[in-house]
Amino acid sequence: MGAKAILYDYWRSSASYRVRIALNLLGLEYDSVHVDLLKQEHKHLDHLCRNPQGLVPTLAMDGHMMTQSLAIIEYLDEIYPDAGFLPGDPVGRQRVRALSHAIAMEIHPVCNLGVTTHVTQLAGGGEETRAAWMRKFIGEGLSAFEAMLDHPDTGAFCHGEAPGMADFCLVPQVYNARRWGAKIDDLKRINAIVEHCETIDAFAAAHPDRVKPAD
Ligand SMILES: N[C@@H](CCC(=O)N[C@@H](CS)C(=O)NCC(=O)O)C(=O)O
Repeated sequence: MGAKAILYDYWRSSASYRVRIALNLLGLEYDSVHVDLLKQEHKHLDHLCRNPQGLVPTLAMDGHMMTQSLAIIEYLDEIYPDAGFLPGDPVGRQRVRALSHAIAMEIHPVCNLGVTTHVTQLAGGGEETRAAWMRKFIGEGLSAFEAMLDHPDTGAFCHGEAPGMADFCLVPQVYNARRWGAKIDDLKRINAIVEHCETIDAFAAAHPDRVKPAD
C-alpha cells in the first residue's frame, strides 16, 4: 500500500467517527486534518476539491480521495480481507448494510448540521428547537434500530460476535443521542452493544473527546 492515509474529519462528526473506528480496528496509522464545520471550513474551495459535497469525512488513501463513510468502510473491508467489517455470507451482508443504512441513511441525514440549521431558522427557533428536532428523530430512529436487533444474528455486537460496520454506525449515533438528550435508556440491546464496544481500544480512541483538537 502507498503513503500514510490522511483523514479529513471533524471531531464531533459521527460519519468521521465511523471511519476512525474502522481505521483503528485495522491498526492503520493515519494523519488527521481537522476541518472545522462550525467555521464552515467544509465549504472552502480546498475542501470542496477533496469532497465536492462539502462534507466530512474524506479519506486520502492509496492515491485516491475517498468520500462517503460507508463506501470508505466497505473499501477497507475489501482490501483487508481479514477485516470482517461485513459478514462473509450475502444474507449477513444484507443485514449489516440494512442496520448501517437505518442509521446512516435515515437518522443521520435529517440531523446533519446544515439541515438542522436550516429547519431551526425556518421555524424561527433557537437551540431548543434544534435539540427537540434531534431528540425526535434520533429517538424514533434508534427505537426502530432496537427492534431490528431483535433477531437471532444479534450477538455481543449488532451482527454476531465481532465488531462490524453496523457497530461503527451505532456507537457514534448513540454518542449523538446522549449529546442531545434523546431518550434511549430503555433500548436494552443498543445499550448493551454500545457498552461492550466502548471497552474496545479502537472504539475508545475514536471517541470525539479523544480526538478533539486543543483550543
Ligand atoms: N453520507 C455521508 C454524510 C457525511 C456528513 O453529512 N457529514 C457531516 C458531519 S457528520 C457534515 O459534513 N456536515 C456538514 C453540514 O451539514 O454542513 C457520509 O457518510 O460520509
